[in-house]
Amino acid sequence: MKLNQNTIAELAELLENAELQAHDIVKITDAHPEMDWDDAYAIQEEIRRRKIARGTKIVGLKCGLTSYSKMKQMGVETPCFGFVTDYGCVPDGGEVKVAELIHPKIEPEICFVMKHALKGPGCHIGAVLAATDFIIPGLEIIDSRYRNFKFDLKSVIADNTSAARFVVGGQPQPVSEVDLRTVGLVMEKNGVPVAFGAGAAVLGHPAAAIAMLANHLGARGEEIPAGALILSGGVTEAIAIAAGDHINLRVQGMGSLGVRFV
Ligand code: OOG
Ligand code: MG
Repeated sequence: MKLNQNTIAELAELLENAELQAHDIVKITDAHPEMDWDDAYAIQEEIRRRKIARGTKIVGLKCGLTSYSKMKQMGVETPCFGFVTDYGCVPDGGEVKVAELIHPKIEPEICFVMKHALKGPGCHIGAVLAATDFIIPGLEIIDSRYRNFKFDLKSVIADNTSAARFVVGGQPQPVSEVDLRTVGLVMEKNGVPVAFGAGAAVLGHPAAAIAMLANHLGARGEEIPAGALILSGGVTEAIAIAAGDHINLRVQGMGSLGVRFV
């Protein structure tokens, strides 16, 4: 760790205020180029602590930058991990208020709901599939707190990996019913197909993202708890949205879900 506890608390407050007040900030590594990975996750952890203290419930975990399209779009090369909240959960067919966000984008994801806890190190896709209760399609609405969505990996980890809102819905399936590598998906904006992908876009197999999360947590003495909802990461690049837009996601053999922006 390179930052002291006061700086970590200050940066967490800065980032969380930017989120809650929907205004952007310059990326924090500009003022703190020395910060390291542990600092970045410590800031994210402090944001989580602030939210829990205020009564927010953490309802799931997320993997980010797990597909090549996303890594290329954002100019970074390593996946990262964050959390999602109760107030971020939007029902299928529900509304997202654009005024509560800075410059939202949306991306299609495959979500896992775990039956058993999963603890790294040494987690692999077999262990993930054995521990999964079901998979379900999801849409994540990301909203980087950084100006023009421009960041480096440490800044985005501190910013809880741009987490803002998410939707899960459609037809859940047991993992035995779906080939997670070839499962196809189409995301439509206002009725027009705008992004297409297959599960293998996410680290070759979306369960690999969950294994990576378990190994990341394991290195810190933590685990994925039984019952956890986990977003495995955007399959395609994220699409910018504005008030008035409607997004629909169709996933092969897993139905569809949608969300409106007002
Ligand atoms: C970082 C969050 C990435 C994903 O699914 O790849 C993410 C960002 O692109 O702002 O949630
Ligand atoms: Mg995502």
